[in-house]
Amino acid sequence: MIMYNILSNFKIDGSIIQADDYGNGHINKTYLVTTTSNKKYILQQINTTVFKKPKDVMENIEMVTAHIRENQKNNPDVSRSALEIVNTHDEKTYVKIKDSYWRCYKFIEGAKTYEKITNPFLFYEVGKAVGKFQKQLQDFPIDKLNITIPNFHNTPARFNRFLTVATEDVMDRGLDIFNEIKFICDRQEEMKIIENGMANQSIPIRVTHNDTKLNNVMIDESTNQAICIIDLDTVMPGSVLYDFGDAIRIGASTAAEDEKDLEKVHLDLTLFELFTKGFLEVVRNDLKEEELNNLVLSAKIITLECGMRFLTDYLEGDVYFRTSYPDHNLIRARTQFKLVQEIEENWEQMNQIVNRILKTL
Ligand code: ADP
Ligand code: GN1
Ligand code: MG
Repeated sequence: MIMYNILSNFKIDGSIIQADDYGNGHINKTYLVTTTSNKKYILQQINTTVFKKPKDVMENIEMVTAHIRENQKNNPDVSRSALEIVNTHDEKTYVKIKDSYWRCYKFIEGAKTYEKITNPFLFYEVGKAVGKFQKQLQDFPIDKLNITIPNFHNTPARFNRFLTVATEDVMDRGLDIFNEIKFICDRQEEMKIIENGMANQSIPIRVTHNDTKLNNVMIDESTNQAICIIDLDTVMPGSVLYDFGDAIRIGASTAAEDEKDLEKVHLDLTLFELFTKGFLEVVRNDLKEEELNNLVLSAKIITLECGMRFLTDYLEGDVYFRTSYPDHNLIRARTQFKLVQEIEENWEQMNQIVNRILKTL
């Protein structure tokens, strides 16, 4: 299969002059395509090990982006307020070629994603963007959403799966991770809090992004303002706490997700404060008490969950997340557990920060 055959299905301007691997996503295969009309496109192969029903994924993205654009119709920058799907010649949102599924987006010009925060102000902007995403979808008919990955952020379910995989230990990698297994098991009660809150309706079920990591937020290159959140594959009903917690997990860390030297991995309280301020400035009045009370906890639970997911994948033989070397998932899991420890050590201060911000709003 060559790039020409795939791209010839889509309504793109000009003919392709260059196609390069692009971005650092762990799931899909992404290419940046440039054409003779000086247009750029993002071409993606949807990972069908992860997303079993690409049609459902694309239906959600079509509905959600249309809703955001309608919500933003008075924004002069409306064209960059959401991903824009490039349809196929027969007006489909994706194409199936042999067993692979492809989609194409317009490239969002004049903006970029960050792997790590370089200027603290950016994270305040990211906080606002995560808040705005929530607000823009508040009146979205939630029942229309397809569940693209069942139980995606059901942390207790993730824990049970982890236990099963650790017990089976098909790759025979379990011996060296006793400390990590104990770390997880010691926290099994707390990890139920968001799920229990949703079950007893003290935590509302909302339309959530579910993957608010830093490199899914597009930031304008000249103004440094966050323009939109991309990677909409996991938009599903969930808790806003997932989106808050997951954004903190990477954005407020002093190190990369796969930093090998754990001495470098800390939770930066200034970054935590900036994000929280931006986020709450937008959604403070929309959130319920139970949500506001659990913001710090959400960062801990989602970081623990992510560590568990990396470790599960390590034990299963790296079948889910893209890896670059044999222990990559183990290294990623360890940075997550270090961050969880940091959140525990800074628990009081983090809660004071949230309360201080709430008093000013
Ligand atoms: P994955 O699901 O693998 O994480 P993403 O959809 O997040 O894939 O895309 C990977 C990267 O490609 C993003 O982090 C971003 O830098 C870039 N990207 C994706 N879509 C666009 C777009 N429409 N315009 C510009 N850059 C994009
Ligand atoms: C994956 O696709 P990407 O790289 O934005 C994963 C997230 C994890 C993240 C960890 C569909 O996100 O859930 O939190 O890696 N996405 C999916 O970095 O599983
Ligand atoms: Mg991504």
